[in-house]
Amino acid sequence: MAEKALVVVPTYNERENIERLIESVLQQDARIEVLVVDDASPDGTGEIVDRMAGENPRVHGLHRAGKMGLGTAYLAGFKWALERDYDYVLEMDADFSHDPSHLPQFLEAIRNADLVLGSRYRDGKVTVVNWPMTRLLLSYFANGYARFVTGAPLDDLTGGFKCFRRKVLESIPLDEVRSNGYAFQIEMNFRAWKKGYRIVEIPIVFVDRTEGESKMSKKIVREAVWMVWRLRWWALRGWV
Ligand SMILES: Nc1nc2c(ncn2[C@@H]2O[C@H](COP(=O)(O)OP(=O)(O)OP(=O)(O)O)[C@@H](O)[C@H]2O)c(=O)[nH]1
Ligand SMILES: [Mg+2]
Repeated sequence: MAEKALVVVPTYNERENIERLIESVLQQDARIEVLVVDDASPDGTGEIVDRMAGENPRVHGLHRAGKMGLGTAYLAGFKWALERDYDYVLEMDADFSHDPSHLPQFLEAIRNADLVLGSRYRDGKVTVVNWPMTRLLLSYFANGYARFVTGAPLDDLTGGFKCFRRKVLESIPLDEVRSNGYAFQIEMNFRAWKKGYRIVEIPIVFVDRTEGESKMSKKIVREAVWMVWRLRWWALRGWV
């Protein structure tokens, strides 16, 4: 059987981006299919996806009743993937912050890894384009803080461009994953690291969105601030 990879893309109001994104993703590699997890976007993103899914068997849509957050959208996508025969499951944003042309590098790196992280801060280099300085500093220091508290030796713990080998998602109890915003990325990485999986970071260039609106909020940041302590506690108790 030929290998298959599923790129899971959560969306909320990404009408300006989603069609171009899907087309670009599918062009990168014949093994790739796309699953868009849309939270009933008022701007009609879900309908665009449905139309494309009707025209192309490599495109899939999963619809949820309302905006329920990034983490649970990914979990729904992961479960959907595990019910089918995908070998690799990737995470990616819809807003072109994650350049589809990096996808072949993920598929290459996963051959010798269980989890590949697209890193904006690898080896002390910053590869972020067009973020205001405040946001860059927040993200950079949040990563240092998360690394310090959790002990996970990874340069970019909060990034959302990554590739899981199927067995990693099968072995993490997805119903026990608690975080929903940036902390979701930290928690998944932490759980994979604690299980001893091989994690590889590849450098990616992250570009701020030019179309659509940001869903970044203070609540998402607050969740991450305390969640890392919780992860550390869980590990101390031997729960993860
Ligand atoms: N299904 C779903 N998708 C979401 C939700 N919140 C954000 N997204 C999507 O998740 C991806 C990342 O969200 P962004 O808003 O780009 O978050 P960000 O990259 O931190 O911030 P900006 O790029 O500044 O907007 C995008 O594809 C969003 O459309 C949600 O509650 N549900
Ligand atoms: Mg974004």
